[in-house]
Amino acid sequence: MTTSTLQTAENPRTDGYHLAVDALKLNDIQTIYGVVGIPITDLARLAQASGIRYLGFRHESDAGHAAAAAGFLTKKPGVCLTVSAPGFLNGLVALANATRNCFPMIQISGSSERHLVDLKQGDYEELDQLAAAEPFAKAAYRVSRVEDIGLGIARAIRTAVSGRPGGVYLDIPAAVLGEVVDAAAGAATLRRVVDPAPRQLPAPEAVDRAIELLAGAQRPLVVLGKGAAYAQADDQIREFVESTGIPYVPMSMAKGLLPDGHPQSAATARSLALRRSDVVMLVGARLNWLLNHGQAPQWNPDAKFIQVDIAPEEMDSNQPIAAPLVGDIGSVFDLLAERAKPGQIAAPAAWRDELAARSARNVAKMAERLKADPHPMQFIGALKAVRDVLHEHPEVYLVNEGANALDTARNVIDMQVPRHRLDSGTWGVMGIGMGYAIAAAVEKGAPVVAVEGDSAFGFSGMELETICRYQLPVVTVVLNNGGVYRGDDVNPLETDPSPTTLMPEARHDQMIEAFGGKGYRATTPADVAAALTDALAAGGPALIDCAIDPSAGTESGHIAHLNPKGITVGNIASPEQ
Ligand code: ADP
Ligand code: TZD
Repeated sequence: MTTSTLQTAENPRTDGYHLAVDALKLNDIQTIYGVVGIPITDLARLAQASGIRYLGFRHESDAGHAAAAAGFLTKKPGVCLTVSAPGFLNGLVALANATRNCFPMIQISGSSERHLVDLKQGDYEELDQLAAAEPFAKAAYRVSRVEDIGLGIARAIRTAVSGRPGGVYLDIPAAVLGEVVDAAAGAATLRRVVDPAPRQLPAPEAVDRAIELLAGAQRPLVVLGKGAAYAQADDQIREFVESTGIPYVPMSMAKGLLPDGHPQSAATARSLALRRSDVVMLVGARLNWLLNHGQAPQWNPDAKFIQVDIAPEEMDSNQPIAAPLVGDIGSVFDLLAERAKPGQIAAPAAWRDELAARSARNVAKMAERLKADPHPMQFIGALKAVRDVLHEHPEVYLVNEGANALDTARNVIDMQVPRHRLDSGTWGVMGIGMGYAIAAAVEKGAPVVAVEGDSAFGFSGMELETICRYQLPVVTVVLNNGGVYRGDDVNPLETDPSPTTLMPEARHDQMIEAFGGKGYRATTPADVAAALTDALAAGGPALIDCAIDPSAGTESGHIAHLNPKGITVGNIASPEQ
């Protein structure tokens, strides 16, 4: 590896900036998402000049979310670049979110002078960033010498993608970036990571234990999580599910791994499937709050769990795992196929029929709800229109956040292709919308539709300018009911708007027009369908503001039960009363 040089003198020299860019390129990092400033502006410039694509954001949180989504979509760490202290802290939410969601991401941040920071002498943007990042990242590293830049970047890459993926923090102080060294000596310090995420195989006896359990099951069920989507073992998973006939339930970001509408999907009989299943095989899905911790009454208290996961410490975290299968999903399914005798695992027909009957009933009920077309427009009406248009565009990446906007879209919009749905995920975080959408457009060169609650959209809305600046094919659909959850809450004192109220007359479509994008306003499902069809055909940045009934939606959506039940809830009175 030769490094780019600072001078053409007889004794070529290089510096930390060049070495950092060279190290990234050597490891095939093709894109950086960030916000510039002291001391990393030249790093972004050099990266761009070297052929790395640099996407400049308006807020580090959004750049970080983009990097995390890039990691999920590509199985390579997404890189986010931030300035010291405040910029670094802004990026930290995304780093933590990436770690909680098991997405590989690296936040590289410039930092202030170490000797001033450590003696708290009040440097510009002073902060002990390494200590601050530690609790939120899978790992945090600092490079203290220019000759360690290659090592630091190599270590960050392997840590981010190997084992359970996660967010890695890499601190490069300004002084290290600016340090000048002999070019040949600098180049010799760079390293390319070999096999950054090696396959991990379970022991044969672990595979046989799982096969035995499945073979004896009366009501087996597979739960596919976003780890299964991430693993890119689509063919092996499909082969296993179809050859065994076991019904499956996809978690939200695993939708499309097998096309929704697959005859074995029990998504439309989910409650029954969870409550009745006697052997549950979790595939890249944790038994966390999203799965009620595997507890009754949502689950059969006598169910036995098989868990396929790359992280051994995940086993037994909630329910006892009768058959742990620790390994990468592709390797685990290869071994399952190899070791199960033909026909040994077969879901009994009675169980499949029971779920199919419940599915048919639920689908019919949903069809009735979808048929209704009340005015003012409801979430379901707007989303049915989105669904119908997206049926014609399976290549579209769907980003989704909000409360009701999230819950309803997850149920109404079916997915046909793996890894095409990105949402609030494990943390239920708002603010991922525009960052995830930008990453999907950039990494995949495909159109993106971001379905956003109006509150959720506000967290990253300024990135509309980024979308317009780079002319990305992102269509944002704002489900505007004028509030957080709902738009009809009242303050009994009538002084200010209530805590959940947003401006009912807000016109988000006019925001994108300020940046040259195309704005649409929709008041009926037909408007939504026409606008989305038009926007996808145009292929550029667009936003559709959908006027939704302010009284539509429930507080906190499907997770209202997580609100603590104090005596005040639903019982708030003004002091005069
Ligand atoms: P969901 O929210 O969809 O239920 P989770 O984020 O809870 O999914 O679970 C994802 C799981 O997938 C994590 O426990 C993670 O360790 C695991 N995982 C990620 N990549 C792989 C892989 N390649 N092989 C096996 N397990 C994986
Ligand atoms: N802040 C962050 C970072 N994440 C959060 N999850 C919240 C605040 C709390 N919150 C939710 O859990 S959903 C939500 C907030 C503010 C927005 C719901 O309103 P919306 O969606 O307009 O986006 P609906 O469709 O009107 O319910």
